[in-house]
Amino acid sequence: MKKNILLFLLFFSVTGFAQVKILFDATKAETASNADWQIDADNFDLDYDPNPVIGGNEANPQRYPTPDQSTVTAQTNEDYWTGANSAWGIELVQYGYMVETLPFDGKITYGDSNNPQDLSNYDVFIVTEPNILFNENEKTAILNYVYNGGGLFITADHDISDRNGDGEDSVDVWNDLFNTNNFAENLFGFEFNYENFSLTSTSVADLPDNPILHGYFGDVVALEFHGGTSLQLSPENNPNVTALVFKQDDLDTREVLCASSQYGQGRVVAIGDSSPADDGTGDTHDSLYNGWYDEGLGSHRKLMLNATIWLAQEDTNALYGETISPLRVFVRNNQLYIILKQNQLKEAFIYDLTGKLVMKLMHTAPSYKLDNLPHGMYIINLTNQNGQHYISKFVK
Ligand SMILES: [Ca+2]
Ligand SMILES: [Ca+2]
Ligand SMILES: [Ca+2]
Ligand SMILES: [Ca+2]
Repeated sequence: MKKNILLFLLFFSVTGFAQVKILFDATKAETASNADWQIDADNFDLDYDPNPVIGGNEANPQRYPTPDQSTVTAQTNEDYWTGANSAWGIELVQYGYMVETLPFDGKITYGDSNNPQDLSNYDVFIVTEPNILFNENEKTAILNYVYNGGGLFITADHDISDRNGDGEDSVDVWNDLFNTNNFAENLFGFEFNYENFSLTSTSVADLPDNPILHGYFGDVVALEFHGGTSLQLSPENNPNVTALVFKQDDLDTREVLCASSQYGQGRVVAIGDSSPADDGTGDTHDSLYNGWYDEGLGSHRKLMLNATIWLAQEDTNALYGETISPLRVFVRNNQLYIILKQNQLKEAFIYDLTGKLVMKLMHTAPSYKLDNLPHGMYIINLTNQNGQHYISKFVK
């Protein structure tokens, strides 16, 4: 009887991980010209005139990447999907998130139950080098979404980088959102400068506990820009703004390569170049360069992925009153995945809901086969290399 009560308490005190959903925007000409900022396109039939229409050969990413993300394993390569940001998408799926694209004819709304891709369905909205201004309704939707807890990943490119010929580049598009809206001027506490430069900066902010610079995917030590621009911070507009990587060693907050901020319940991250997220493969009509893995002393994927986790507000989990680094437990294709910082798993015990021990894991592996377990809910009790215990649950 005592054991059952214990299990009952256990059941209701374990952390449950809701499915985190990430939406990549493709409504703002993100594939125009020599850009391919999307995670998977099966069709290459878009033209920008300057608005997107069927009739050309630009990438036209669909809502769901193919092959289906349920088939992604720890070993899946980025070229499983076709897009210059496919590595970003694949690695988020490997982390346990779900990813989708908002296709060129999708609608940016917030609180519209008639839109199956309404922003309220997603934890993070990623918009990489938008080339068409957000209209007033879209701006209101995005800002309400952030204010109410959504995460927004903001990427710009260098000044004078209009790719679809409508007279607006990503610097214009973002500064218009930040300043011309129904909320406030410069509401995140940063704006993009009108610059164009290439450099590698190792001027990383000295913030040892920052979950973007020192998160699950590792430590950010540099950023390498190829025709990018900087951000000018204004804490007087939003005191939450934080410089993460500076352009120069003088730590000048008028020239920052990457920054984060918070607005209402939501979080935003901004970076002044689209090339760090470029994995070098995608639309074969475009000249793409691999910035994801090796450039910036290997920091780019760490920065982009740590930032996405932070935007999803999953940077920390509080257990037993103790704040720990990201922990995720999930099942895909009968494989159990345990995401624990630096793979520090020492051992794990899996129990069914009657309290019976059904599996022991005594080593770190990319994933664990669950073929012999019946379908149902399980409790997992993990110990890391430092002797800390975590409890979570999963459903097979
Ligand atoms: Ca393109
Ligand atoms: Ca595909
Ligand atoms: Ca444009
Ligand atoms: Ca790719």
